[in-house]
Amino acid sequence: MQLTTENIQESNSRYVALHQKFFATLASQLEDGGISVEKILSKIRSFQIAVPSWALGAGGTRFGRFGIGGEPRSLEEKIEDIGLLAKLTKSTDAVSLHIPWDIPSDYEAIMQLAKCHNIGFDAVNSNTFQDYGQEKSYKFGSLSHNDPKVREQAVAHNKQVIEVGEKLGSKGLTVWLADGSNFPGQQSFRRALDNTFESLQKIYASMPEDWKLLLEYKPYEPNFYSTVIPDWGTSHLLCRQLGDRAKVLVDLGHHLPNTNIEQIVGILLGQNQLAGFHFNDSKFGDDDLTTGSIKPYQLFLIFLELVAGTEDGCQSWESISWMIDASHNTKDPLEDLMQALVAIKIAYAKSLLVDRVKLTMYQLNGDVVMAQEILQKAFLTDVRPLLKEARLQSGGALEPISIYRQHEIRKQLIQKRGENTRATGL
Ligand code: AOS
Ligand code: ZN
Ligand code: ZN
Ligand code: ZN
Repeated sequence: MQLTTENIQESNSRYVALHQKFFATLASQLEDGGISVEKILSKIRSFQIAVPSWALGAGGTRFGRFGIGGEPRSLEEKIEDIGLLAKLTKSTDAVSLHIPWDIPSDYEAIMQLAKCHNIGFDAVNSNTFQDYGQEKSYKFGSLSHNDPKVREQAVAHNKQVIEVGEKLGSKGLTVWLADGSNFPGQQSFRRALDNTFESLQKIYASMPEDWKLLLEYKPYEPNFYSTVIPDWGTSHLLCRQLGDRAKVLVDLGHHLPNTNIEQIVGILLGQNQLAGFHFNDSKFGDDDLTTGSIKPYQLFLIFLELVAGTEDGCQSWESISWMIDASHNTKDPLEDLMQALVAIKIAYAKSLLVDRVKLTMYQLNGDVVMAQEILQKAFLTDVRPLLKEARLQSGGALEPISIYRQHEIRKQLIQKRGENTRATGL
């Protein structure tokens, strides 16, 4: 089912004439405005976003699962799927594994396969939020648990995840805790946080020197009264006490409605405390909807903070991890991920168009209207020709979803893997 370079070229030849027309118009407009198109293209080309192993199957929602067929049956097939995304979009070069769902049976073979698909291994994720046959139950928490034996088990699991990651060349451990309480009185907030810190200290101490700890926060769910790490402040507090290599992970869905996420990002970046992202979009909560499908302006403003903060030297672009964390049951996951990768790069490209010198001048002069105009001008520019040109230059597809549909990839995956396969994980 592999799409060949020739397939991609053939598909591109249908769209290239029209693309060149749009691209030439936009490029000359931007150059007239003093923007170097080549510089922007090179930034778009090199920006790569990791794909989570659990986003390749339909499901992950709280209610029904409606399989789409041809879902990857193994880690190998997950890597093949991401390889296809990489080939078409040239926007992803890594997979983020979740342990124990994705423990490789043969490390050499997995690494070889990943290499063939130009895929590396992003941060590894530990799982202490469900029971999967381990001795002690996580029903009442893991790193925060009242029973030291459960905490020990959860710490040992995280150490094992680090070992798996080390063998694959990962450089980070992502910790998301479901720990919390459902009812007032169930848990002591302070004891739970103290226990969590103590457990995290042990995990942090066992991380290799060149690794970072990405600590995720979430205000509610699966616990609905309190979570042990509800917000960026608590995550930051723990990270500060753990050490320089522990930083805050921002999952866009993990905020209460109307939270100013771009401000959180700006503040964390300003303090060199931003570990990275879990991209998705949200209408109400941790909806895990496709990035950019609900609040594209917010995403643009987040990227503006990222571009500004890194240009101003608060933290390097390379020190930030970029990952998608989305999962739902009404789309073909591969098409969905293509949409997400494009949406993320659109927001990034638009943020690069912002005239930051003028913006600062207007800010300093208190010219509120013109400051807003500067942002609107960038946000309302249709940057899709820049993304297409970047893909074309990298050998990717001008129209990834069209070629995917034209070659009936899902149908081929169903033929190869079966109608009722289920990706391991959620
Ligand atoms: C859970 O809500 C968090 O977003 C996690 O980052 C992630 O979705 C989970 O670890 C995958 O099950
Ligand atoms: Zn997440
Ligand atoms: Zn989440
Ligand atoms: Zn989410």
